[in-house]
Amino acid sequence: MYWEPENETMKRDEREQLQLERLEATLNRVHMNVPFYRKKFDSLGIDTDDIRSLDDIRKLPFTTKNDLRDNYPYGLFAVPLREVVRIHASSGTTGMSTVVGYTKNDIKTWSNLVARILTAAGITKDDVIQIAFGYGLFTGGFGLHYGAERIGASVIPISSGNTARQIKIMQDFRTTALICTPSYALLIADTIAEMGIGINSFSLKYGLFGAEPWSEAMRKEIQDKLKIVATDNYGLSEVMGPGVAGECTERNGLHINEDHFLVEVINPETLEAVAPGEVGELVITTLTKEAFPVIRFRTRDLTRLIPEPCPCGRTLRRMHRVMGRTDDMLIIKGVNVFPSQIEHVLFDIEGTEPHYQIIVDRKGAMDDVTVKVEVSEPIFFDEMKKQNELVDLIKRRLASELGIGVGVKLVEKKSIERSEGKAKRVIDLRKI
Ligand code: DLL
Repeated sequence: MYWEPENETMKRDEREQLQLERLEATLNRVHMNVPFYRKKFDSLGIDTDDIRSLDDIRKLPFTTKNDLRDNYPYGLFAVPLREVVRIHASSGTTGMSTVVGYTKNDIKTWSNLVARILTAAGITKDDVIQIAFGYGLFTGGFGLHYGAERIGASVIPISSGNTARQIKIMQDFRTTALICTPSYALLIADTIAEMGIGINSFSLKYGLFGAEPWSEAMRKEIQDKLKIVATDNYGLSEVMGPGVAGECTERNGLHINEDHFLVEVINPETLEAVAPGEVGELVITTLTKEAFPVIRFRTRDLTRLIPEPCPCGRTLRRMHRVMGRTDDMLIIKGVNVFPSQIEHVLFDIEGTEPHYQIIVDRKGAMDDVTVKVEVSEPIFFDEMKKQNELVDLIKRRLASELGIGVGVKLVEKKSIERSEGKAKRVIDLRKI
């Protein structure tokens, strides 16, 4: 099922023509209305009329999160504030948050694109959707809400938190689709099990999860525990929020809404395009946004494009699930390590709970990494010998996956803080 069949199955060459026309219009608009882009283009001697093919985009400079911060709050808006009907901001765990705006038209486009993603994930107007993303400055709650209403589904805007209440409402209101972060979905699933409620007393069929990285193993765990079809969806506030890309029920990569976003994958060091299908940093240019267009925004997210066509019939190219962020990458003893690799190993080991935290510290000149892993109660209270065996096993598996040795500490069930939003997997003590 498609939401906008003609746009989702458009021939590639026709879509590329559309992308080019929209790119040209966007460049003219930012050159005219946003002093930041005008100055940047002019100082580099770039005439927007010289951009005549999609590849010509490589002549343009990148935009970074720092550029957004430097122009806090409204410096990069391309329309006067009176045209803006909504403002969101990213949480900004470090430094200043970034502020984004939407015109009436932007909200319409956004709702439509989220509706596409919901439809691709199996949702119809007959569904009862529980949105357990935070409503507020975060784009997750409102973004998915508007898309779900656009489809005509029944929306429960419960927001995040109060897990016991989430579960009661899920049961009483006969929720068929749960929307939240994958880590929160897992917390809900575990809480249901602890409360001793059988999963068959729920009406859940689908789960749409995003806003943080997760692994295939975690998908399997959530699907088994909640008895649902779980899909991944991706977006970021700087570009729009949710609705940038999402999986269809094939669950094999996320279809990018390419008629609205032009994507590139670059080598984050050389800043050159990687070979087709190779892993690199995703760079996004918006093609239709009015209030807050971005040109070549460096997402810091690592992924690769999947060039093969998808059996679902959509011609929108897919991206592999986000493997991590360039700024989440730990360099340990000279080796690049992503939290997702560690997660992958832990999910495969019997007796470990899918909850972990990576503690990075510095001992002398060396980075020192300890992975805290929750283990089931019998193991935690088991004899020392058995615990040591498990620690050794985890260490061995991690060493073979990562290529370096890291410390492992078993901790009691529930001792790692649970998150109702984005999970915090890495604690970096080096910055303190
Ligand atoms: O997280 C938007 C969103 C809300 C997407 C709800 C999907 C669902 P930000 O708070 O600006 O926006 O965070 C954006 O989160 O650059 C990625 O690093 C990460 N991220 C988002 N979706 C995924 C995903 C929202 N499916 C940042 N897989 C992005 C992995 C994701 N990482």
